Formats: sequence, structure tokens, C-alpha cells
Amino acid sequence: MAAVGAPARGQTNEQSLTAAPMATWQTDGIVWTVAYARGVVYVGGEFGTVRPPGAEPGEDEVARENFAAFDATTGALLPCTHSFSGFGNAVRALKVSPDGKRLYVGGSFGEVDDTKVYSAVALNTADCSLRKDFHPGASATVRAIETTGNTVYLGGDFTRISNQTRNRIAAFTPSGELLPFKADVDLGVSALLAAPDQGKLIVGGDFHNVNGRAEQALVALNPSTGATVTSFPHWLPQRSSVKTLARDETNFYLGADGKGVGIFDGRIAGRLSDGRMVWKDTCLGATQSVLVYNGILYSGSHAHYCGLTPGGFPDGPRRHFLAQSVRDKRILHWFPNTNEGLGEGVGPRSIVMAGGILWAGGEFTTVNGKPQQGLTRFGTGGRGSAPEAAPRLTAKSSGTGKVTLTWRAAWDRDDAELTYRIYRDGALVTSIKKESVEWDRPDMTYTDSVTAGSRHSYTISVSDGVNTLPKSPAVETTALAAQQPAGDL
Ligand SMILES: [Ca+2]
Repeated sequence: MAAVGAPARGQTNEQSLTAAPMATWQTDGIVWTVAYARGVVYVGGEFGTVRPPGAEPGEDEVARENFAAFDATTGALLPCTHSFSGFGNAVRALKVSPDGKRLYVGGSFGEVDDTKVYSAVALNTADCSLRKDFHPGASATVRAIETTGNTVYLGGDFTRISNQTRNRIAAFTPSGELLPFKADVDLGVSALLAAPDQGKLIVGGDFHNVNGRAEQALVALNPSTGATVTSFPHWLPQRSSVKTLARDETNFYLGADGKGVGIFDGRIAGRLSDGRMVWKDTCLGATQSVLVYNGILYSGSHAHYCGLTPGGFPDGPRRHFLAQSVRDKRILHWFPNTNEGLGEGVGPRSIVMAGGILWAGGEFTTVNGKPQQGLTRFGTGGRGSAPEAAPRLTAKSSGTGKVTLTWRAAWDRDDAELTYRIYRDGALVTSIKKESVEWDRPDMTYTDSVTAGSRHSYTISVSDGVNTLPKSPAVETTALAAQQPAGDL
């Protein structure tokens, strides 16, 4: 079906995600973070209720205070619930331990149910119970969590945690004891990525200085001591911050959010081993979340200009999801979309792969133009997304017994190549394949041969191979009659 995952447009990959959203519960507010463990998707944010797929705001709502859990496959709401309240009333970060047994929760809150806590706790995924041992107590918002088997890193805006000074980053044992790890970061930490195999903890955020040295929004620290291991000079301009980090075996990937002129909003791939840049795209439209899956870098952003990136698009409408080849940053043919929605209006905030299904949470209130708030998901299989913008035919005789039909190519969210079928008086006369994208819909033409002077009715349909749009309204025309040779009287 879709070309996502293929090395180039036009080739297919059965494992590709479609751009057709699966039925998903909704929230009545912003989703900041999504995480996956053992068949369950956990969702955190700023909301008070969730409601079933298709329900309008206020309809069939179920109370869930800033935290909810769903079956990753069926999408069903699960009974796992805790109420996160107080302070900023927000869950901003969720992270599952490598063994899937613990879910770490960070944000800005002062209570979980009736327990006083300060902006970071842990749950047991087996029974959703609140752990009694992990209560670090942060002085301000926790925005990022990362965990290896034996260390839990918290990043955010805090300057004190567990009654000790820690400037915006701290490390704990899984049972909540503060570790000696210490780094001085001058502004907020938004993203953490552990690479213990490389002796690194990669840190992203709004900062300009780490451990007394200029470091713009990105630095790699020693995972035990917090000492600076790798700097990334000139990777990011002053007004860009790193919002999100992900990795595969050899590379790490960041997504950036810039403000003002001359900023960087796109994604960078770097080598974990030596910190060398592998590629950088220059799309504009801030990136909020990235993940790597089967050789594809998925991102949530509001990209509106990707003109200098292979497969990219000229300045225009905002596209809130992208899929790129991890090898060469090429933008692949997968274009589901959301609107901007609530809050800052940036669309998706967080994406996670959950058993082969991509879950996305954010500020949006529509997906592919239809009402759907806060959450959505995309899987493999099914029928995929139907072509958009059904073509309309124009028919004109172009010579004796000739009728030339013209139309503009349609486009499809998860298929580059579409098939156009032309019907004359209800009978198929030709079938033409053509690649298109939303921003490049070529004019197409077909010349039919008929009896000179005859009149015919034409229609066109477009198909992605699975979904076929209804035939267009008919257009009628009369082919020119045989011309009299000049002077033949
Ligand atoms: Ca399709």
C-alpha cells in the first residue's frame, strides 16, 4: 500500500503505516506525552475527561485527571487511573523502564490522588499502583524523563530536587535515591536520551550554557558524573531549542523548535559514537516529537516549508506529521494531518510506537479534516486513506474523430501512485497511472479516438488500488467531423 518505508516513491512496503486514523478515544484538553508498555498506552497532559471515538465534546465523557491508559491495539479505555492535580495541573513526561515494569511520571503537580508528591512519581505497570519509593520532590516542572536499567534521569525547570541543589537535571536510582550525578544547566531541559553503550546521556533543551561552557540547546554528558562529554558547536542557532530526542543503534535524532528569523526548526541526525552530524534538514515549522521505527524517522511538527529537503514541499499549509528515511532525510509519502488545535496551536506534541501502531497526542481537534481531539493513531493494514481532491474532466475535440480529455491529478495521503480510469459512454477506455503529492498535482491529458462527428459522454475515476472514488460528473462533447479538403467543391 503506502510508499512509507520504501527507498523511493513508487515502491511499496507491506509494513508501512497508513495515513487513515484508527478509532481512538479523545481528551478534552492537551496531551503532552504518550508512552507504551506491555500492550498499554499511557497518556499524560492537561485534561479532565476522556470520551469515546466519535463522541462530541461533552458527550459520554469519563473523568480522567491529566492521566489515562488505553489498550494499545483495541484502543479501549482501561481502568488504570490516577488523579494528578495541584501546581500546574499537568503531566508533561512519561517514560517506561526498559523492562516495562515501571512507568515514571513527571510534570507539574502536587498530589497524586490523596498522596502529596512534587512533580515526579512512578507507577507499577502490572497493577497501575503508585510506587511508594520514588518521590523525588522537584521544585519546578519535570519536562523530560529517561531511564536505563539502573538510573532514572529527570530534566526540567527545577533547581532543587530531593532537598538538594540540582540545576535542571538530576539522576536517581529506580527506588528514588538521588545519585551524585550533577550538571549545571542554565535553562530548561526538555529532552533526555540515554546512550549508556556509548558512555553518554544526551540532553536537549532551551539552554545556552552547561557546566560553565557555552552549549546551545544540546550537549552529551557522562551518565555517571554529569561532566560534559561532547559539545555540538554550531549545530543550533541561539533562538532554537531541542524539544525531542530519539535513537537507533548508531545514530541519534533531534527535533528543534526555533523562534524568530534565521532559526532552525527541523531535525538533525548525529552519530552516537563520535557526535558527528550525519544530516540536517532545513524544514521550517517547529518539531515537537520524533521517534525511529523500522528505518523511518517519524515526527510531529507543523512543517510548512521543506523545499530544500528531498521529497519536500514549498512554503504552504502546515503538515503536522512527517516520515523521513533515517539514511538520507528524504521525506516519504505519508501525510496524515491534524489541525493546530488548542494551547500554543502546534498540533501533535508526542508520538510513540505501540505494538506497531503509532499513537500521537497533542493539541489538535481534527485529524485528516474530521473532528478528533487530543489523540489519534495510525496502523498497518486496513484500506488506508482514500484519494483526495477528485478530478474533474474537461473534454474538447482536438481534430477529426479526436476528443482530448484534461484533468488535474488528485493526491493521496499514503499512496504516491494513483490510477485514473476514463469511461466513454460508461465503458472503460483507458487506465493511466501517475504519481502526485498534494503540492505537485500535474495536469493530465488523454486523447480518445472515436467516429468523426460522433457525440460522447466521459467520466473519470481515481483509485489508490484499494479505495476508488465515485466517477466524476459526465462531460459531453462531439468529435469533429471529417474536414473537407480545401478547394474540393
Ligand atoms: Ca491511499
